[in-house]
Amino acid sequence: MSSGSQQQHRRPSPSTSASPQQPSQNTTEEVDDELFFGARAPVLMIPDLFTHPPPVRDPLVTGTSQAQDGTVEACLPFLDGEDDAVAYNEHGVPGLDRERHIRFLHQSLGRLPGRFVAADASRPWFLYWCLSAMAMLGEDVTSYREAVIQTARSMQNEEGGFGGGGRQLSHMATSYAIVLSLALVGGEEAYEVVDRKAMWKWLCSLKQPDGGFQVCLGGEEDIRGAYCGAVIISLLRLPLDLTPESPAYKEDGSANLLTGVADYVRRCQTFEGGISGQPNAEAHGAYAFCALGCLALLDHPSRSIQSYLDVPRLVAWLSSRQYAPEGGFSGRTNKLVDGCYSHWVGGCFPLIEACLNSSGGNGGDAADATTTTTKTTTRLPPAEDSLFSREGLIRYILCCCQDQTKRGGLRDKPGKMSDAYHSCYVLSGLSSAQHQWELDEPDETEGPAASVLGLADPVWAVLPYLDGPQVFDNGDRVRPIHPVYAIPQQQVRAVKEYFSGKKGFC
Ligand code: FPP
Ligand code: K
Ligand code: ZN
Repeated sequence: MSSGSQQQHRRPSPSTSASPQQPSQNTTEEVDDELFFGARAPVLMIPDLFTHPPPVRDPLVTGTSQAQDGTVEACLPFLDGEDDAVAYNEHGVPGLDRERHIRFLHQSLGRLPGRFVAADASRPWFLYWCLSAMAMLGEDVTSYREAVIQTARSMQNEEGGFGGGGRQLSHMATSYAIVLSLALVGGEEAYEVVDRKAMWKWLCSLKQPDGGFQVCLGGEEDIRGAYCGAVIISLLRLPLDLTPESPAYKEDGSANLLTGVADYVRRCQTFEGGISGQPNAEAHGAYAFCALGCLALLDHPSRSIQSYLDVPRLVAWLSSRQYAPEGGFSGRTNKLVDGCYSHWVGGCFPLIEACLNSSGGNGGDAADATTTTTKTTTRLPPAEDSLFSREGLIRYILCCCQDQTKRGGLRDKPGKMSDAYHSCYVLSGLSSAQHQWELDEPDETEGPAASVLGLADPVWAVLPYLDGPQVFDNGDRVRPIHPVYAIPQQQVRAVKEYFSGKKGFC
C-alpha cells in the first residue's frame, strides 16, 4: 500500500465553524474561505488514500461487499480530520488518550462485570491483556503482583499447567496467559508460583508424534499449542526431554519436546500463503503470528522462518490484509479490518523485517543447507522500506480504535465497544508500527543442526522507527514489547535469567 498524493485538507477553525455562512466542505467554495474567515484554517496533511473509498471496485454486490462498504463508511468520518470535537495534529491524527485508557484497564481488572461470569475461563487472559496494555502505556503493574500470584495459584493444577479458573482443566492458552502475567508483575515469588516439573510433564503429555501440541489433554492440536508451548518452554527454561508417557516418546531417545514442531508449522502454510490453525484449514492472521513466533523461538529467526515458510507468499498474504482507506488489517481474505489484527498481523512484520535484514536472512546459505525436510524458496531482499504501511496502521489505531467517550479503552472498529482484548492487541500493534527491531547475526558456526534441536536466544535490539512521515506526536509513542513474547523485553530477560540459574527443577 503506498500513500499516494497528499491531500490538502483544510478545516475551518472551531471558533468559526458554527457560522451559518460556513461554506460546505470539499467543494470549490473551499478556496474562498480566506474571504469568509479572514485567516487560513489549518491545513491537514492526510493522503487521499485514507480519505476516499477505493477507486477500483468489483461491481458484484454481495453480503461481503456490503459489509466492507459499511465498514469504509463507518471509518471515513474518523479518518478525514473533520470532527470539530476532536483535536488533531497537522496530520489529521488525534492523540493517544493515555490516561483514559489506563483508567479503563484498571477498572477492567478491578472487577469483572457480571456478564463476564460466563467467560470465567478467560480470567487469565484478562490479566494478561490488562497488564500488558498498561505496561505498554507506561503504567507500573507491580501493584498487581499479589493479586496475580493469588489468582495464578488458584488456577494451577497438580497435573501441571493452569486452567481458566479454579478446578478447570489446564489449557495451553490459559497457561501461556498466566506465565506472561507472572512475568509482567515479576519477582521471585511470582516466578516460584509455577510448578515447573509438573508443567514439563503436562507439556510432554500434550506433545504429539507429528510434532504439534494439543491445547489440552485430549483436546485439539493446533498452532496455538505450538506457539504457547514454545513460549512456556523457553521462558521457564524447561528441559526438552520427553517423559516415557508422552505420545511422542521414542525408545531410542530421538524425539524431544521440540522435534517436528517446525515441520508442523510448515504444514500449516496454505495455498494462499497465509497460515491456518491446523494443516489444510483457512489461513487466519492470528495463526500467522503464532507460526512466526514459534519459529522465532526454535532457532535464529533468519534461519527458521526462511527455512520453513515460503516467505514471499506469506508477505504477499500479510500485505493483502492491510486495507485502504481504513489503514488497519483484516484477519482473513474478504473479511473486515479489526483493531486486534494490528497485533496478530501487524506483529508479523517486525519478525519478518528483522529476519530479512540480518545477514543470515538475505545470505541464505545457512537456511539453504538445512535438513532435507525443509524447502528452499525464493529469498526476499533486505526490507529497506517498511513492509507494511506504518502510517496507515497508526492512522487506523489512533483515529478509529480509540473510544473517545469517558469510557476509554481500545476497540475493533468504530461502532464497537472497547474491551481488554482489543486494548491489548491494538496497543501491541501500535508498538510494532512505532518501532523497528534488529537481530544479531546468526552464529554460522553453530550450523543448521541447531535448527529444531534447541531454543535459540538471539539478541533483539529495538529502535524507534524513524523513516517516512511520523503522523503521531512524540508523546504518543508506546513502550516497545518483545516481538515474540509480546511483553516488555526487560521482563522477558528477568524471567529467563531467573530460571536459567536453576539446576533441574529445584
Ligand atoms: C476468527 O474470528 C478468528 C480465528 C479463526 C482465530 C482466533 C484466534 C486468536 C485471536 C488467537 C490465537 C492465539 C493464541 C496465542 C491463543 P472471527 O470470524 O470472529 O473474525 P474475522 O471475521 O476477523 O475472521
Ligand atoms: K473479528
Ligand atoms: Zn478483534
